[in-house]
Amino acid sequence: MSQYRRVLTVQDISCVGQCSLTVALPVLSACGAETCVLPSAVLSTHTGGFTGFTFRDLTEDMPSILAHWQKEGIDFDAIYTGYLGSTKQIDYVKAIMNGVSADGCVKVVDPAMADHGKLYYGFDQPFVEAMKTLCAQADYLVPNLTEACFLTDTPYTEEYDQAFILTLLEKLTALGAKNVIFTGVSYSPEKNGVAVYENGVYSYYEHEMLPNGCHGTGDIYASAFVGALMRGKSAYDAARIAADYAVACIKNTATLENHWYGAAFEPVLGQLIKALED
Ligand code: PXL
Repeated sequence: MSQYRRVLTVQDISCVGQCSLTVALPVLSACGAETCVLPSAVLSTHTGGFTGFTFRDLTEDMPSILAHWQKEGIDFDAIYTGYLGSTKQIDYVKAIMNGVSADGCVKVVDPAMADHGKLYYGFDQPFVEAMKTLCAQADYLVPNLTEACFLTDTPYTEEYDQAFILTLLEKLTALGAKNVIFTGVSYSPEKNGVAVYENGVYSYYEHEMLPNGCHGTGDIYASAFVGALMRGKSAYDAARIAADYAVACIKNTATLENHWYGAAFEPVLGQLIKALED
């Protein structure tokens, strides 16, 4: 393998629910990257559909973890952030991005905080404002439509055209994000896709629209995108490979009964590995 990169991913451990670290670790490992983790919180399950879950916020552990890594001279080729546990934590994550980046470190921010027009349970406007400041540090920002609307103070709508998406992309880069990989962009009822905005240049990868979605698909997407980037793929190719893999995961999940809480991504990891070899 030509590229062996060390990635740090910062997101929660939802013990059950196939999202966040229980997705990012296996997907990044399958892509061939050394994967280091910084758990932002530990929950018994994710917050999307379960009730009564536990939540242990790990914000206060972050400064001493950073200090230890710095003492050991540990640094990372990529830092990829997902679901974060508190507004204060976002400041610590920014310090981590500045403190343990190797030369040329690629910073990927998935502003995992909202979907289907709504913030996830527990998030509020101050969290959105803090997330905007983290987006400013991103080499690649990976929002869905809802997150893009929250981050740009745009009313959420499912009726839009390319001009609307371009305006959102411009506003997201105005926050400071260098490039944007905008998932779930659909210009016709039968098609879904990903808009890639790289150095101000728009491109679009279209794929089929599936009748069902799955919880955790955003995490699968962002993890596969980072993994493909680490394998030396271009942003567009990484966006395409991640989209095809997310589609395969959703299709695989649709074959199962009662698998409502996440996507069955593991049985189709082979497809991702193969796509990376092409
Ligand atoms: O997949 C996003 C996500 C991650 N982590 C937790 C969540 C969610 C979405 O609901 O609740 C804890």
